Amino acid sequence: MEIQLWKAVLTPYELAVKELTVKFEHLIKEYKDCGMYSPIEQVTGRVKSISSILEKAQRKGIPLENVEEDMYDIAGIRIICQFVEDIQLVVEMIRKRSDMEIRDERDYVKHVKESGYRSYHMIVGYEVETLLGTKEINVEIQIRTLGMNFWSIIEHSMQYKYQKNIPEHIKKKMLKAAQTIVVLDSEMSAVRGEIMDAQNRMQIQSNMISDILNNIQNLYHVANKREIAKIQDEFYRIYEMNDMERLERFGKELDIIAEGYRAQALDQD
Ligand code: 0O2
Repeated sequence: MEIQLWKAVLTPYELAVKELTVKFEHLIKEYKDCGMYSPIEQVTGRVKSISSILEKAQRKGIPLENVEEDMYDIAGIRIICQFVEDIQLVVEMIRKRSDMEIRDERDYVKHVKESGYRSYHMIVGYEVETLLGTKEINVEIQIRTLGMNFWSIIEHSMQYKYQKNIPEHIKKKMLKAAQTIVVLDSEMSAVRGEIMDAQNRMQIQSNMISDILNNIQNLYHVANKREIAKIQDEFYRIYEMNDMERLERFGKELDIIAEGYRAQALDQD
């Protein structure tokens, strides 16, 4: 392939990575807005560099004209979860989506690779709209825990340093580290319920406070200064008590006050 054509070939992959990153990030936001624990902790995406495409094509004997059909990870999305259990939830979520067609799945969490690598891989077909029309491309989605990600980043750097010929003693160390991550993941799973409760509580409280502050801010335009000062003092007093139920009651009372002002404003129009 001519060098200057690579840029044009990769453009739809860049679009797919951008779109999918936004979509998965939006799911995190939706969970948070509902005060729910999100099985997705973080999303990143990348388009494989040309040098990496050339290296993989050579390694796997893929002719350059077949790269788009036969190399499935030119566009890559990485979804990071807090707990191993979340991986399956994310897999189910992706299976149900209408904008991605599952082409292949590889469970390297159950079937750990020889190197110690663990991750769940899905190859999905995804449509992008370009100047030349609709194009369906392959995207590789890697789903893994924070621990698996840590291991894999370090091991990937080792592969780069030793040009895929990692010395035996380092391979052994990486295998041992991989086993430690398995133990760490399972110890974290044992406290998943408790951590989810705590995170849910934190999210609900944070949403509640942001609604209250929003309401107070809006009242500045309509209520008199003395009333706002009173409401503000009351908010700080309740906030310091660290009592969610009282905070919730206060939020509801504030909603009623804000609603009253809104109705008044409508009457005046
Ligand atoms: P990069 O630089 O991350 O893009 P296969 O069908 O198994 O022969 P393929 O297509 O490599 O070959 O599929 P596989 O095994 O599912 O791996 C795809 C990607 O998963 C790799 O892409 C890596 O990102 C990651 N991966 C797989 N095995 C390992 C491993 O042992 N260690 C680490 N750190 N990552 C791994 P690339 O193109 O190899 O690399």
